Amino acid sequence: MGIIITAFERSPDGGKGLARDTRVRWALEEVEQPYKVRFVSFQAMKEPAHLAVHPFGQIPTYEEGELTLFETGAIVLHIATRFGGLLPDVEHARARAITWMFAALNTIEPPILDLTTARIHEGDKPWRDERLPLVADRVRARLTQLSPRLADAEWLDGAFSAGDLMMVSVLLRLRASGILDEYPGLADYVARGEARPAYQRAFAAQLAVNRAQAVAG
Ligand SMILES: N[C@@H](CCC(=O)N[C@@H](CS)C(=O)NCC(=O)O)C(=O)O
Repeated sequence: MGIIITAFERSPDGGKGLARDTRVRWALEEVEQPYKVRFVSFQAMKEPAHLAVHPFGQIPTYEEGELTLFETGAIVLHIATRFGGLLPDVEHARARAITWMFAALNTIEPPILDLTTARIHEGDKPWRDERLPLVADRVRARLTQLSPRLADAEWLDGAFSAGDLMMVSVLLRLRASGILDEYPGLADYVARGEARPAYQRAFAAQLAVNRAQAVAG
């Protein structure tokens, strides 16, 4: 039964790997499952065919036989549960790894998304210069709390898990702001994630598509 995911026909980041299909590709690479990609334009994402698989008209989605999923948290958890290798077998360790997935998505990612909104989408607003430092400090507050966890540890809780995959995916979105580099331990952690062969394959796959689109104009 083949796996099909969706991704941007042309990612707004031009292939930096920030679009969320990269997380799903990475998870599939970690568990060594082949997959196909259906590319969608911004217009197609809002049309009924795509809305039938993603109620909010976004990417990524995941299809496997009769099963259709959206939301990267749910997709990566499904992949980790179905194929093994991304979650510990021991019950409590498994629950803790899943907790880190939620922490990445519910506690760390929201202020990072706010920062992106403030830096990029609200760049022309008169209150931007007042708001930006406040939002940046909310990100710093979370990173300050997270960093001790990785002071002497390679990964969040023992071996690399879906929790790390999600946390690294969330944190690497911060790089352009310069804030990640204020936390060398976290920057190293993200670099360790990116150095994994599975991440490298996922990144290369999305880059190849975006490069081809750029050449096609
Ligand atoms: N919470 C969702 C967020 C999905 C999301 O924001 N996807 C972005 C791409 S990374 C998207 O489709 N943006 C286009 C849009 O919202 O119109 C998830 O984790 O899957």
